[in-house]
Amino acid sequence: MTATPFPHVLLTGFAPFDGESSNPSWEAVQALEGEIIAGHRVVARCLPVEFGASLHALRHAIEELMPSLVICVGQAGGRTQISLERVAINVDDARIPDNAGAQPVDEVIVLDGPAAYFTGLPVKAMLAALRSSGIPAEISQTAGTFVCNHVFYGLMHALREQPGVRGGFIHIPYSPAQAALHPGAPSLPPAVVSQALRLSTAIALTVQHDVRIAAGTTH
Ligand code: PCA
Repeated sequence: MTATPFPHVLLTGFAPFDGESSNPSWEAVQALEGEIIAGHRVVARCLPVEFGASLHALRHAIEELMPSLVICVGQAGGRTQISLERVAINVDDARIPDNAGAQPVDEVIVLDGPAAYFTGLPVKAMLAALRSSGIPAEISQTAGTFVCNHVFYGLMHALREQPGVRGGFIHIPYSPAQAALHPGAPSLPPAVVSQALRLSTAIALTVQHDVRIAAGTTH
């Protein structure tokens, strides 16, 4: 008798960019490769920091793995805590070139796509779980306009006709090693980030209806 394989959870991180020698998003998801969380097996993939190729790789991984849940993770240097992204917008506006030298300005990601997609993740329940586990976290109202937002928007667009598959995006601060080279910048240790992703994955797999707690901002 062959064992029933576990359904997959796809967690993605990114390659280093902007002169960094590592990207803590990939280090954090890579550490979870093969773990079983709420009856699902984690598969970790590293996406290139390139506007075109990142989404191509993500779509390919989704087709291959047919995951029940996809959480993409990216580095947001300067952010102070785990940032659960609420919304992806349909625009690329790159402050710096991507790793292939592309620098789109005010370009739509999907022609005739909606202006924005909301996350498919129960971000308020995730926020509550992270905070009650002693991990600093926030709801973020924008994933920026660089490759991370591009991937987030493309993910939600790809999942729009797969209502059974949840997806969303989490930004994380610099690692302590990176922050040491950006004096004064906030950071979180890799083990804390991995634990935050483990908890977030568990909540996304088990909490159907998000909770209603205030976590907005006034500016
Ligand atoms: N962060 C960038 C792209 C890759 C990453 O880790 C961003 O926030 O857009």
